[in-house]
Amino acid sequence: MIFQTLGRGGLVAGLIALAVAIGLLTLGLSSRAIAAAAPVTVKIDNFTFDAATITVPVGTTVTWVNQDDIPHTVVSDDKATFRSKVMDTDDRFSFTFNTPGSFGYFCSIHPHMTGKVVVKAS
Ligand SMILES: [Cu+2]
Repeated sequence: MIFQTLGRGGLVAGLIALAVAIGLLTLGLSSRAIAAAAPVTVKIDNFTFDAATITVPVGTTVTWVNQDDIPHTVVSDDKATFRSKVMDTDDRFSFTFNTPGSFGYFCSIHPHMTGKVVVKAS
């Protein structure tokens, strides 16, 4: 038997190594879950969505922040998936993307302002 050749010290060392391995595995899985859910912010400034195109994993909450001194909105191209109210300076709007796909959006007050959220399956 391997435990007999290693002796008591070897058995204890083996158990500690096993516990460390399980701990690292658990840590790895949980940090991956946190990374997948990391929120993303899109600034609105100078009539521009910054960044105009973002790519995020499924389940990500995107928050738009109006840093302009002009009101703006965030409305999905289909006008149904998401639709903010009029956002004054420093107002925020959040939407969680739970479906993979490409989601174009625009500002309904200034329709030349456009952006896109690409949601990747995890
Ligand atoms: Cu606008």
